[in-house]
Amino acid sequence: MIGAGFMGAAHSQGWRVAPRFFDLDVKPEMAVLVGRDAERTQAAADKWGWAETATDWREVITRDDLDIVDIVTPGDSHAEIAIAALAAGKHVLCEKPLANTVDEAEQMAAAAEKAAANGVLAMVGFTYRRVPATAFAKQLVADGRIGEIRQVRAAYRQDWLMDADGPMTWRLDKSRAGSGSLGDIGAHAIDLAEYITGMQLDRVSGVLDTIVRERPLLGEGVGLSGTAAEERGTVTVDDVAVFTARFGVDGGYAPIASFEATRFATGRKNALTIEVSGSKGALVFNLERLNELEFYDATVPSNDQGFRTILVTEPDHPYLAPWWPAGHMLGYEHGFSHQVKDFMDGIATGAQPTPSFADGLHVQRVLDAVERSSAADSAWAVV
Ligand code: SOE
Repeated sequence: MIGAGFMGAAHSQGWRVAPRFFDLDVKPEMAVLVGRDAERTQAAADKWGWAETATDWREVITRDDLDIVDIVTPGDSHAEIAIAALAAGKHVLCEKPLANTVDEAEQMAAAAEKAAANGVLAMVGFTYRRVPATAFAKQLVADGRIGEIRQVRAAYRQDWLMDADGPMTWRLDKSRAGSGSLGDIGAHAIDLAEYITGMQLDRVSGVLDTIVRERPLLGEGVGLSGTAAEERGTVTVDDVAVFTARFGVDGGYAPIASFEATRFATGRKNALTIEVSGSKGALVFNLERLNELEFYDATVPSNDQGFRTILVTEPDHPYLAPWWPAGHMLGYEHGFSHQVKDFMDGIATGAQPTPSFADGLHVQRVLDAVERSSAADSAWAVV
């Protein structure tokens, strides 16, 4: 695994736990953790359970005793590492968004296609597809329970940037992160909307804005004490993204959707929400209540209608069978175990796990279209 930050911790726990709960035909072993700072990487490896550490990914990815490369670095290194790892014959799991630009994502998707011909697989880490309630929402849509989809409302709202004196981080630097709220969390909303509905967006009209344009640079001791640094850095990404979109369909009504991605939604900690309205019913999911799915059945007599909350913890719900008795709740981290399970199943059977790099490229094109639209006074941009 390359990278040892927030996602490094989350993925490590997935690698460790998945083979202990799911019956995997091929079991992963946690071999090498790669990070730039030797001491910090060693400490992380000891804590999370990696057998070895290294500081240069180039020396690691060609090793004969390794089969999988997991990329959890900032977006600016995804393309280089993924393409090199696939060329070395390693299966690749890469964090989202796939890359920082469409051009990079295209090269990655092409590398993945080439590798697939040799049985080498690549997958993108849109983990929220693997929350049981979102996977169940997809099943209900596929089973026709909400009928023809007419509208989708999706938003990913956090508030961790609301303190204007909060420090600069790589997530606020376009050269490292690619974009701001749009790519970091809006990408999840896009992927989830497309996953649940089974449709793809084909045009968007949006606006991006940066609310706090300069932030203290982290100096020695600064940030730990909460003291604002003298020196300030420029925020080069969007703080908030709002856009309208249309799904592409082959005939019939092309549903319209609204999206919002922000890290300034005061009071919202991790509210990835999606509401799908259809001719026979509706669904509502909120990641802050991730064991629940609201379902409205418009086919029952009107006196009985109303949103009801389904506790998605039954053994027959997606991914739930090996976990706890009904009602004993899963959390944020379980999505990462489910991701490892699906990836390892793909490796064991040779079937392409989803989302593929081609799916990741499509999301990258949507992100790019939103940026183009915003730069053109919110004119519609084709994906
Ligand atoms: C990782 O998947 C990620 O998108 C992070 O990069 C976001 O900051 C987060 O809060 C949601 O998950």
